[in-house]
Amino acid sequence: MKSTNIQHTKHLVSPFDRCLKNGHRNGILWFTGLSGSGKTTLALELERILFQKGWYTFVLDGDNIRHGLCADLGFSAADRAENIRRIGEVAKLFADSGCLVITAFISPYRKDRDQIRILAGDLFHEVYIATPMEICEQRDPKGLYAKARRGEIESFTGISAPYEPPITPDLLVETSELSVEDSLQQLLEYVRKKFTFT
Ligand code: PPS
Ligand code: MG
Repeated sequence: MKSTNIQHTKHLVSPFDRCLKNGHRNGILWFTGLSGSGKTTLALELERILFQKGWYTFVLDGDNIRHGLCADLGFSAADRAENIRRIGEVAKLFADSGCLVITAFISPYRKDRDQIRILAGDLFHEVYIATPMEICEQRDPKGLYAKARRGEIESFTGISAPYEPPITPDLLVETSELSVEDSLQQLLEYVRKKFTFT
């Protein structure tokens, strides 16, 4: 139940002041895509490159967050919605602190992603890491598709649970057509356009 008798405390330092200090704009690059599509690989490489350039950036990744903040959640539609809601709140806080946050969650439901867009407004950038299911299944880096096919994982995205692709993503990265390096170039170009002061 939502608490009553609470107010909003206004910071004396604005997000914009923090951005000026950092030398770049803040925001959330919200990666969405199937398991094995390349979300984590690209998020971590992008974070490393931007960090080396002196940017304030941080990755929130499904496999990590589900060990702590969301350790109580499974993979039902309701649990995924709550997972994405919590990450959205955390990502928004990071963004308000001046960070360029990169999130790597399957986030399979359009309505859950749309809620983050409502929460974060212009800070939210939807990045579709678009890789056909057959390619993800061939890659199967964690052996999860094989397990799901054997019926050892229930509600596995793409096999026994849905994935609703973005209709108009802010950026489309087709990892089956591009090398990791070329995908990163595409992401870096987007970051340069949207997050640098010119
Ligand atoms: S979600 O749908 O956004 O809430 O999922 P997310 O928090 O990103 O967690 C996905 C990672 O959990 C592992 N995993 C599963 N994925 C999909 N379906 C099922 N049932 C499942 N069970 C475990 C898997 O390693 C996912 O990581 P990625 O990096 O996407 O492969
Ligand atoms: Mg991953």
